[in-house]
Amino acid sequence: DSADLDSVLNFINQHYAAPNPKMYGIAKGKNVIVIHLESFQQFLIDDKVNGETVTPFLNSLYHDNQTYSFSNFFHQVGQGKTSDAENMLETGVYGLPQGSVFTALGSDNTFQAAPAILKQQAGYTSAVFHGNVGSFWNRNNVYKNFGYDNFYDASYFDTTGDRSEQYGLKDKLLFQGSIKYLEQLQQPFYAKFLTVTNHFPFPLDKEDGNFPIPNTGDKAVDNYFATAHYLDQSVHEFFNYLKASGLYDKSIIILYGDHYGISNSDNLSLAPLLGKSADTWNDYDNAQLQRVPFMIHIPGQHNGGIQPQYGGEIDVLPTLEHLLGINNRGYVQFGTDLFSAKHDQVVPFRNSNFVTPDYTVVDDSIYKNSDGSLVTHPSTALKQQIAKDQTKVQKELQLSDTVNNKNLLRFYTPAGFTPVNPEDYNYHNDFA
Ligand code: GP9
Ligand code: MN
Repeated sequence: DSADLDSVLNFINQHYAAPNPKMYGIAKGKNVIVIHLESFQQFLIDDKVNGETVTPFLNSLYHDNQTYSFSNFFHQVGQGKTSDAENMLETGVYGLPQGSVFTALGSDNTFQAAPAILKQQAGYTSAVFHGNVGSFWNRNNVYKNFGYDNFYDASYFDTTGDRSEQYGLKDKLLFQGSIKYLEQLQQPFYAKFLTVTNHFPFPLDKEDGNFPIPNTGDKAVDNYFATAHYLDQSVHEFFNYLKASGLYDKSIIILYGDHYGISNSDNLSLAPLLGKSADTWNDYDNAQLQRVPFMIHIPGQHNGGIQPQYGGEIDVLPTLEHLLGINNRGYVQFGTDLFSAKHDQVVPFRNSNFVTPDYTVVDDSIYKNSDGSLVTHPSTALKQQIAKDQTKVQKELQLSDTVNNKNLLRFYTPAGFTPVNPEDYNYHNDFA
């Protein structure tokens, strides 16, 4: 009701972070290509196994001065996993405390999502490429509510036989098979590629690579490096195509890891490979390992580099809008532009734990990031600071839950935005 909506709008207003004038509009009018790196964690970047570099191409992008590469960027998903990541990145609203917004509410709720915002504010067309069936995570319904012009799901590709793994078409084949559709899109476009091969339990056919995997005794951990290596090669091949076709110079490419691939219990097997001991591995280590890549590659723009500011998936949409010169004032988006002087560096996890540049808070424990130690006797000032951050985290998540559960956006349309009509989209008719 209107009191709920008022609380949300008050929070959004107070939390607003104005753009950084140096960054505002630097990618204006460029195609936006988003590459979703399935289950890809930050520790893979620059990692070696048996003397072999796991992800040489992504490492090269990470260190390229045309890339803004975030070194303290965290996933914030809950049980909705991939779908939670998609929801945060494209709507600026969190997933739910339980379940998935996509499946629970995605067919009926009102959304103000990236494809619609970019179309209305800057004339973008939009498409998703994904080698799994369109109904997985209820995407076929959700994407219509997001205003996606096109959804190229498994039905657009040959997914037979060894061309697929459990979650669909292998990544190299997804990129290859997407090109003929990508080339038909009117520019500027906003195109998202959802990869799947690097998904638990990380199976890979012999013909798809022979990376020298470790031997931890934990199959998921061992195989993770082989499928991550395959994903790296897939992205490399796609970049080669972008360069050869000339699309590269007209585009920015955003890459992100959606969530962990290695679970907290499997982290004990991973620990030795990270130079840590399983015996002392704790909640602090688990939380710190929730870093995922977030890279914004802008060809021809050489002022990038490693960005140490803390942030998470909720911050992506405001950041992207500002890079494209789109004002997001008035939109219900809970994150803040990572480049803004007013960017909020308290990063909430979906369970209300959080990380700041200095502290990691797990339930009632405060850890110091400088050495990972548990703060057993926090000063009054520190206690107050943490309590203040915790209150904000809880309030933010609660307000986001209200937006979702009460479908509040149906009562609120930001100035200059036209509500999306899902009936305007029918992906299969487009194809026929
Ligand atoms: C399936 C893929 C995997 O289509 O996106 O989703 P996840 O299991 O990672 O949530
Ligand atoms: Mn996923």
